[in-house]
Amino acid sequence: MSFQRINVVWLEGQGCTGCTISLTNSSMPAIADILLGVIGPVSDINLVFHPAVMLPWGDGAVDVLKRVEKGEYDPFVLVLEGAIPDESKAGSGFWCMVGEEDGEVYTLNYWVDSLAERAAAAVAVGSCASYGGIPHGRPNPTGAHGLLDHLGKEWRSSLGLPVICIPGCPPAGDWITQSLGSLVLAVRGLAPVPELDEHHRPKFLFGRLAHDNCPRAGYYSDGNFSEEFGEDYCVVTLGCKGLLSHCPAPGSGWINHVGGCTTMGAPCLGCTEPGFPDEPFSPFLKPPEGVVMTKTVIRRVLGGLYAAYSLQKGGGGGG
Ligand code: FSX
Repeated sequence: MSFQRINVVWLEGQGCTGCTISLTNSSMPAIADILLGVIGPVSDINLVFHPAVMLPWGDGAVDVLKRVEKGEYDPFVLVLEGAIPDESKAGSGFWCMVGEEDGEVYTLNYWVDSLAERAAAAVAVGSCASYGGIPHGRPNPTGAHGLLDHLGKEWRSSLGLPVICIPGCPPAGDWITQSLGSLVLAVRGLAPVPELDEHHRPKFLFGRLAHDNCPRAGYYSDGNFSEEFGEDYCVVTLGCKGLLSHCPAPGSGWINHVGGCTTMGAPCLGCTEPGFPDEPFSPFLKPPEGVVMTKTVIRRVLGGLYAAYSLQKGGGGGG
């Protein structure tokens, strides 16, 4: 069975390229298998532009974008990694350039605005691209923002799809390939469009809190909290924001189902949420407001329950 070729145009703005590195670590499915066509219905994907891994460079790379702009690569999915700056704050210079021609600078903003007009879908990969992420953190001198704010919640692609966000700093590689893969299936009419939450995240990945899938959640319920790094217990006392963050990592693992922040004993920083990295996610290693009280309440309630249970057992003569 053959499918219409889908082109992917991957732009990078204000980011650290961690999202691309993460993509290369995908395994379920692996990006290599997708690009090599090993997975039938998700085959015939052509990565026509990616600043880190494409072969053309300089004028040749700019020429690819100009051909995309003219419609020579329709249909294409526009992927953005990294945030979008506010070029009006750059004075006589510019913040973010993607190519030049005859001394004229092409900004990231130029390509995003131009290519979004004909994109079959627009996907923000990483928290920077989704909501602004680290570059958007206070005081945000470049006016960094995400694709969702840039195009707007009401924006629709040529296929009628809204911006799709895959947050995480970075997102695990599998979240990227699974989201893009499900989108390809939807574009080909083989699966429904992934349902999104209010922040345009696919619900099948981001529908639950990190805490819900955390292997340490039992310690939370029992009132056992780590006081120092390296202990096995719930790390909410070390600043974990897993109760506030919709993140699949504790359940999905990180690479090949292994790892993930809280699984390995690191507090969740809340990087999949729109407000990251500002409050309430900062300071990263300080418990969120109310956690110490919650801890005390949990211990008191549990202590009370255990006491009542013991009394009942003792009073009832055992059994
Ligand atoms: Fe942002 Fe991508 Fe964080 Fe980095 O480039 S989501 S800084 S890990 O990787 O955009």
